[in-house]
Amino acid sequence: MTIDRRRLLQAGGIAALSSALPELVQAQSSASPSASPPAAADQTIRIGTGLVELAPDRIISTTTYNGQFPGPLLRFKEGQQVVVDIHNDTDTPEQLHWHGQTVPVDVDGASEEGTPFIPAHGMRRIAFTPGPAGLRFYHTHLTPGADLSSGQYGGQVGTVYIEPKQEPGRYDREVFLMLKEFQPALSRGGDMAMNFLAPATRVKTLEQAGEAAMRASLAKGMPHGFEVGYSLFSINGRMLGHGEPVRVKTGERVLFHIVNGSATEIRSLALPGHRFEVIALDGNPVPTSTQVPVLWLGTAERISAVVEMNRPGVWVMGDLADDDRTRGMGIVIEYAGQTGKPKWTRPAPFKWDYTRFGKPGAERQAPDETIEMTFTKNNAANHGFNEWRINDVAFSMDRMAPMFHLRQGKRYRLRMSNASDDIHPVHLHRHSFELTRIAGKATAGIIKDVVMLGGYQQVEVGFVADNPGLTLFHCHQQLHMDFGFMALFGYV
Ligand SMILES: [Cu+2]
Repeated sequence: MTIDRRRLLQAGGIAALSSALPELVQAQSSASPSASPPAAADQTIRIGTGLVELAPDRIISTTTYNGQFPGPLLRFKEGQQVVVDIHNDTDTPEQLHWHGQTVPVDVDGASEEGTPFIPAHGMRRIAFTPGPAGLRFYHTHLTPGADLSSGQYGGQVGTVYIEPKQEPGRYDREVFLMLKEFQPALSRGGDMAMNFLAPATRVKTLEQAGEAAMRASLAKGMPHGFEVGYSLFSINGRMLGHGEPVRVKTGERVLFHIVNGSATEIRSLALPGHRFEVIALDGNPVPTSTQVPVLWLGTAERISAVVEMNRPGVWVMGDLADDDRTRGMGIVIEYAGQTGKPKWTRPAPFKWDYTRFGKPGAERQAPDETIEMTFTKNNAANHGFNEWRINDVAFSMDRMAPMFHLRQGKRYRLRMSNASDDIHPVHLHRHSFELTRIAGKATAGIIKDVVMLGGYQQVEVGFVADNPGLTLFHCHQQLHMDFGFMALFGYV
């Protein structure tokens, strides 16, 4: 989705979206224009079945927001309350989660925390104050388990951009990109890239424990647990070569807002001959904006990065994985006056290190309490699916007592230890956290709501308990989350 910055400023936020959102704008203008209090919501979202044309011969039927994929781009203003009507035209109760926002429990969109469901063929009206500013997103928050036609395997994902009170605006244009796969299928064993994280430091004891558990399971004759793979890949709902190219001019600074809307996959992105100046991670400005040749995004991570267009041509911006890119995970970048077949060249190997965007040499604030969390995999233990445990407990909706207790206003450190070889993009609801240590390396100043924890590695994050109510913590890899990798924080 491309929005011309100048046009947006001239037309004003909502009006500029009218081409993308004809139904919504129509609905608003037909509802009592000057009545007060206003009867119409600021935004209306309809959950229902729709067709997504990934390519002319690849049209899929899935659950969408407002009949489109991705869902409409919602632009909010930091601190300015919005009313949102969410209609559910499906036969299944739904949850709409405002990922990355510090909202109350009844709005957040997670039944585990107590958010009411949007009833089947019913609706909910919610009101909340958007924040913090920056790139957020919204998505369904069901636990589909083995049902790959449900939840975030479908098309219920959309971008939120919360305009800050002051926008530095060192760019000419912004382009929103939603990365998403379709047509999932179960497989035994995956082919996910695993060795791109830096530092690569592993914790020996975690590795020994994880490897021993895996060996014992296989020795008992267990197969490897199920993974999910996909056959169709898209950016902004179009397979590579089948959408409008991003049209640019030489010398332009284009700000890409990228959302990994995948249910399960980690994605990479490169644009041959160009560099990404990363200015924000998960929507929050980074202390050290740095140029990198490749971006990596765990499930639900977001990156905002400026690319200076200084290499005229027609290029493929796409995933490093050849299989995924050739099946759609890419978008064409076309310079004015340039023609020809889009070119792709593989970038030199590059490691993704969060700490390069951090504050060098910064003091870390001491926590009031450190919470230890260890993540373990019980191979193929739940009907062939891997069961995941936090401190030896697999989450169950039958037993929803909070595992961790917080005191309002206190500062916490989460020390997370991964006793499995999988990468876990772990997510904390309704709070942002600061990265304080990545695989043994101290850092500060990077504020996120998802962080990738590498195989047999340790990551530490800090946060302040400043948003009372049940708070969900989980791995954002859908299979991990659905099969145990969740826990609740309770406030006392
Ligand atoms: Cu996980």
